[in-house]
Amino acid sequence: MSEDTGKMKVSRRGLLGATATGAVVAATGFGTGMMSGTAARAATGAHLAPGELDEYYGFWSSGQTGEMRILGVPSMREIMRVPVFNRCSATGWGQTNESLKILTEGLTEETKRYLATQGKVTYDNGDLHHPHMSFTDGTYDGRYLFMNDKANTRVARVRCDVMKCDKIIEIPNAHDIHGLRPQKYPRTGYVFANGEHEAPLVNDGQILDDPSQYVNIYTAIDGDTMEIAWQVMVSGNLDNTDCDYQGKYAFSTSYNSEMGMNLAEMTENELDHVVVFNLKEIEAGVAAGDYQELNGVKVLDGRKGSNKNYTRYIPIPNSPHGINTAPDGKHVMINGKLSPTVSVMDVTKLDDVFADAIEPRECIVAEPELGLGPLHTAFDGKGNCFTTLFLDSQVVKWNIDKALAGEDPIIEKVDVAYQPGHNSTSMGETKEADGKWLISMNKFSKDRFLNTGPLKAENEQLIAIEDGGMEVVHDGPTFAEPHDSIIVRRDIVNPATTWTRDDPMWEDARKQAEADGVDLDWGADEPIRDGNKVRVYMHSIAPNFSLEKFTVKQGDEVTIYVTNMDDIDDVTHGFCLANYGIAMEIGPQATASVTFTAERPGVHWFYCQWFCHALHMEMRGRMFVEPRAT
Ligand code: CUK
Ligand code: CUA
Repeated sequence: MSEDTGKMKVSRRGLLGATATGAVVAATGFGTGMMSGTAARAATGAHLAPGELDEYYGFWSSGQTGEMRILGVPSMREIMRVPVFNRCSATGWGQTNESLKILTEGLTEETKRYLATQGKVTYDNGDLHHPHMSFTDGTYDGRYLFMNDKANTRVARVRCDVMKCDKIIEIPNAHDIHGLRPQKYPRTGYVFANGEHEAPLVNDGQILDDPSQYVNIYTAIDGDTMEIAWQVMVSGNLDNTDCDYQGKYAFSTSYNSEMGMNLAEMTENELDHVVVFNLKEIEAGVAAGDYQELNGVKVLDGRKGSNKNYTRYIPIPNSPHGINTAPDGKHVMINGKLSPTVSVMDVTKLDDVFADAIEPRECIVAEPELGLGPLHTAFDGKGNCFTTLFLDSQVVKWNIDKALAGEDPIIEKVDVAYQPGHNSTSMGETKEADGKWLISMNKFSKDRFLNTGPLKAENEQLIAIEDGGMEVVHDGPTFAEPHDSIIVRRDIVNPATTWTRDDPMWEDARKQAEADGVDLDWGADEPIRDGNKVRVYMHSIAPNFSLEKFTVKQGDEVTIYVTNMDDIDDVTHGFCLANYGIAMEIGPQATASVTFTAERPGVHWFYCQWFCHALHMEMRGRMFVEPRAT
């Protein structure tokens, strides 16, 4: 969120200097002289003994690292990393045929052409901001996690049964997908995704300096098929998005209603807006053919002045950022960023806004002043909100009813270290918000951990909120960059311990083995030759590969399929081909494959790089590459 830092017109040093020093003692919650750190953690249940399992799964973004992470809450132990938009040395993500298919099949033809000019088939980087679980009837259903890539305009899906990414699509027409939320009701359904940056609709190099021809695009993806259902053109750019608990409306913040192209232009107006999308009207527009088809997607016109019932623009002060729907199903918190306020929108008034029975601003039923730099709001399900204050380095707890009554709603402020962006509460973005834990995801750790040189970790703090107070009970360093997280009750997430042999992940391998007359489970004794293409099928059972050696010719295009026939919990094997730059993970009962050109003659050892057995070191074999005849 460096873009925000820049916009505050305050230097980073100034920000940190003012708020950081005084915060250290107070923010830990241990400075009260009442309890030691350990005692405080034990008292609130944040400390788990070795072997104890967490009550919640935390699903974390990783920003510019491009992966999704799984933590345990309240222990804050990082349990797993799930590669998505990045490459992964341990698992072979971005190298196996199975992952390359997922990383390439959803790219547009234009992107594929561009990447080919760079000698690539997919992007190497991503910027994953917002991981969110699929919903059924207003709460998490444990099917999928969806997430965005701001860097290269993509949306990905992770299967919760195996915790692996199974779909990545590029969003055509939009530029830089930022905000992302799944539909809450009746189910997901749609996955809503914001294009952050505006561009000419047909962006072919004809238009630069005519902002009137720039548009921004709001996208609804079908979460079941991962195909794009529709897009709506809007005025201004788009930042974050959320939707209601009724299945009628989605909404997005916009921080540049001016359609400015530079900082001065972008921050000129005191009021920006939230765009509200009327799902039924948009679906009717699609059915009636009121769209243009662009790059295979149905694009409707919801710009200001288009006189359509697809959108309404609600004026909001000033460059609003996060938008969060409260578990009461009625109120939506719009975080003012450059305004010290949060605007409370009442979704039950949106019918009247669309009927033009009331002015758009009349759906804003409270606008409490909370502090400097409000970015995101989380909920305890008991009528209270927790809003991060980026500039103040605080989280403020405030009461919705008091705000609605026009009273001072602030209950408590707690110092966090330092400069919080997102926050999340246990089950807080569902109707089952339970008000136990709050995570503050802070952009700077500064002095909280051992110095690691110029590049420092960020800091996540766990705050106990169950007893009605706010006690910071844990600091957790984290590598770039935890934009956002969700905290999900563990009974909702039930991953399998092994794959099943008929999983769609290796559908292509299954078909190829069938065509080659090979049993994919057990493999073949000899490589299958098909011109200069050679396919090697083997299985693994700890501590052996079924092939101790195989022979190919220099210049052959070799595909190696490894099926892990172990079906025991936690027996993952690997296949690493030394000095060929090849490595992949093969989970129990999984198949993985990799293709390369055998251009190095001689004996080359392959070995299992995932520790699997007392004889793991012995789990190896040889590839012999016969030199090309000269
Ligand atoms: S954004 Cu970074 S702190 Cu991408 Cu959700 Cu608000
Ligand atoms: Cu198999 Cu290590």
